[in-house]
Amino acid sequence: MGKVTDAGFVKGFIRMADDGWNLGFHERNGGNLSYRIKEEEVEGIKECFAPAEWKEIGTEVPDLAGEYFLVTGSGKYFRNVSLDPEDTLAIIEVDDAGKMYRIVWGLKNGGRPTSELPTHLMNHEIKKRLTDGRHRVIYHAHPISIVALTFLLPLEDKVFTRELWTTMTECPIVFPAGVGVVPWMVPGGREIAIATSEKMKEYDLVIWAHHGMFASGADFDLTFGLMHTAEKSAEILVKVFSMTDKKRQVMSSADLRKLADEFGVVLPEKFLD
Ligand code: 2HA
Ligand code: ZN
Repeated sequence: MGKVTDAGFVKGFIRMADDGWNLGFHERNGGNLSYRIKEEEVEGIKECFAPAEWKEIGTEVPDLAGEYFLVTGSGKYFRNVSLDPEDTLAIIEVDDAGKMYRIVWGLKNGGRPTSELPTHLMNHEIKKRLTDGRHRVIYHAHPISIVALTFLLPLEDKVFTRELWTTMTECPIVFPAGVGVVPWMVPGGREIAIATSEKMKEYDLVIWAHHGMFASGADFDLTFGLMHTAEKSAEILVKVFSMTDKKRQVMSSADLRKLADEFGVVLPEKFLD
């Protein structure tokens, strides 16, 4: 069954898992990744599918009825994805009502899709609708410096957005909508999925306090780049705060407006006062 792992989107998914592991975003089984597979990509590998029984998703995603996703497995290590994709990954199909899923490929030694499947699918549903189907990747990681900042800064969208934007000039251009913050919640269920997908209506990056971050994007490069850029800015910020609690100089709202004009991005007014 070499065919599924030969597909371009599977190779891209595996490379992204390796990149996340190499950057230290995925201790043990930390983090998870999902990709909404294109129709033509499904056609190319369908003959390899062996559907298992239908199971409850744990939430409802009617706008994803009939869609297929490549996802990491619950309890699986990002470290092992490239070593054994058929053990660590699964392709799942969502039923006609958007309430059930079944595994059609992968997890050859048993197991379930990611414990964060409700959040992944609810985010996919929002992004599919709000980006006209452009966004296909949802990525959850445990980047060190972003998590560290959730012990220091107030857990407010505006505070995190301004701090990350003004720490590295690339940031307002890479994530012009800003960053959402979800307060600490028990992971793995419908409640945190609802809170996260509400923030995903506005942002492509959502921080989970004392836990990690979710990123949404059109492809693997853009989504990984988003996670990486925000974490890099957070790392600089952690270094600055390690030296002082007073920044000597920082970009102003007027500077942010100039940047937005020059690069043709729209920054929400609520972050510019
Ligand atoms: O262990 O990251 O949020 C996987 C996770 C749960
Ligand atoms: Zn996590």
